[in-house]
Amino acid sequence: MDNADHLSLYRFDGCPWCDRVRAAISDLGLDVKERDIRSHSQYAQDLRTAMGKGTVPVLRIDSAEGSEWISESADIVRYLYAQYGGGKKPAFLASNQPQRLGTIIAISLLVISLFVPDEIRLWTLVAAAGVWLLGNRAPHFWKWL
Ligand SMILES: N[C@@H](CCC(=O)N[C@@H](CS)C(=O)NCC(=O)O)C(=O)O
Repeated sequence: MDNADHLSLYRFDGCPWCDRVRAAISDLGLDVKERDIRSHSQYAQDLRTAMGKGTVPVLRIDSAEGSEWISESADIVRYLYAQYGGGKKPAFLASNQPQRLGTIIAISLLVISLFVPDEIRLWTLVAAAGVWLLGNRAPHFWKWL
């Protein structure tokens, strides 16, 4: 484990965006402290005080000058790979690829829906919405790719 004991990840179980950051942490072999905001009200309070809201994941970076807080899973992953990756690229789940893929497939399906017969247009639109939701709200779905 790389020494990263000045880093804390504010998160909770079942949060897909938190797991995306954890996938990056695990891929990089970092020893980051985890702050489960649902099991410890103090962590939730610290988060709200620092960020003004309770959205996770948030990475706290402590230094002699104070604490810096980074929100947005993609920004946290980018930061971790830039600092500790040594040129390594994020794994699929830790990257932005699930969202990009979901959005690209959804847009393609929307375009296709313009050219399909009326009776299957609705299904094409439902599929577009479903794929977009899976990419943007449930990145875990893409783990098997
Ligand atoms: N775009 C954000 C999404 C973060 C997000 O939606 N987090 C959810 C949990 S998975 C959350 O904290 N919701 C509660 C809230 O916003 O107060 C990211 O990628 O980090």
